[in-house]
Amino acid sequence: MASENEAPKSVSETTVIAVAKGGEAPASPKRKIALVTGITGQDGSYLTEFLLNKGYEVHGLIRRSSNFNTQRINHIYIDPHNAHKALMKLHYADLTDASSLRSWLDIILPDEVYNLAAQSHVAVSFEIPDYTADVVATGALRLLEAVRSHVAATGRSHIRYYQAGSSEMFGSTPPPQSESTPFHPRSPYAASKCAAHWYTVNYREAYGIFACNGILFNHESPRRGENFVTRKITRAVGRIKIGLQSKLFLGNLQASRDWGFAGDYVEAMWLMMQQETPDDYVVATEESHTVQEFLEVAFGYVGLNWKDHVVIDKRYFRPTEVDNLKGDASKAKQVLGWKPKVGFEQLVKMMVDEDIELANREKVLVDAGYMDAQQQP
Ligand code: NDP
Ligand code: GDR
Repeated sequence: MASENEAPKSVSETTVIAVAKGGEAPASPKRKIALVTGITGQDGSYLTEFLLNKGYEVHGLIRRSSNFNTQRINHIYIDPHNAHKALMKLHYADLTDASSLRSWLDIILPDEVYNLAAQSHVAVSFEIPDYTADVVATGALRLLEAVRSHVAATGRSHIRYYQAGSSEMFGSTPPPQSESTPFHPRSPYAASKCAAHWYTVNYREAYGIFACNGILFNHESPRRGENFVTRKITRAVGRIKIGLQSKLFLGNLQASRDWGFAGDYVEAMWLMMQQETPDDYVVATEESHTVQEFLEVAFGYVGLNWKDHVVIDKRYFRPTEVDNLKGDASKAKQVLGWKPKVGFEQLVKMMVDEDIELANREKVLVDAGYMDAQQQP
């Protein structure tokens, strides 16, 4: 996706034109169609790969940015001019723009809608609370309302909706946390996710929409955003090992998280949408580790001692912290038949391995004078 000419092409430019001119046939009626918001994020990229492998046509809503924001999905992008091969299609929209959501539903006619888009950084939500609520809470409401009005206008009542809920909703409620654990959110992000959760329940009860909440605990991968703690650590491990960096500034090392692999978690999202009845599910590994334990495994894996490199910086502490998250995923195991495949140590090592490779590539650029060691691409 190198030029504006290759930027998202709408269905009206591909499918509809193809039909009108008697060109490529539209998707087979048997091929399921998914609409994914947040397709450019970590989960969006894994979910899209998963759905394409299942034979879906996947439509992703992306927001306009001043630079291309599709790095995580470039490897599965096929130019829409190859209409019969291009099963992932991208369209501009935004969760803050209700009209764009409704129009794309009417054009794409999806069978399944996955709402993954969010301002997803907890600490940042304290700095931009209003915007976070607009995207995370009201954004979900806008999409649910678009689904409701789309169903009312078209009669397409088989459409299914997935809401990306979060273990952050449990906040200060002690573990283990299951579907029946009360929410006590500790950030504007978490409070907004609670609102989105209850909007989803309400649209299911009020209008009979097949709407599910996935209450997912932290899940990571080599595609994790670089300002979340796991990736921040593994990026630093790679760069320190290669000699591009010496210090890593972090906040609270005592928080515990139930960390799984994102690739495993998108399967649980899909499984929820294949059930006979819509419901809410906790998705977790049922194992919890502190940030310090993550540091020990990540640095230890490459023969380094984290204590030689980590500096505590107060700026990374949050006004209210979530101390201890550990999920009880028995319902997902029993009803969905889901279980995680990647364990904690394997996840950490997978991320470190990829970030060592990345640091090696950066080193080549630094040595050739094309990049400053401080600069991270
Ligand atoms: P990311 O931050 O990696 O991705 C967020 C996505 O949302 C990006 O595609 C982003 O676009 C998009 N987005 C942000 N704002 C808007 C907007 N206003 N309109 C449209 N799109 C927008 O998150 P993850 O992939 O990690 O998480 C996916 C979802 O799951 C999120 O809702 C998150 O809150 C939730 N979640 C995540 C967990 C995790 O551990 N990863 C755990 C529990 C829940 P762009 O690329 O342009 O920034
Ligand atoms: P979290 O993830 O807040 O759980 O939200 P994050 O990786 O940001 O923080 C995890 C814990 O690490 C502590 N921490 C730091 N965090 C960051 N980001 N940067 C630091 O330097 C640092 N030092 C210590 C934090 O205080 C926290 O306790 C993620 C997001 O993906 C949400 O969208 C999602 O809903 C939840 O997981 C489940």
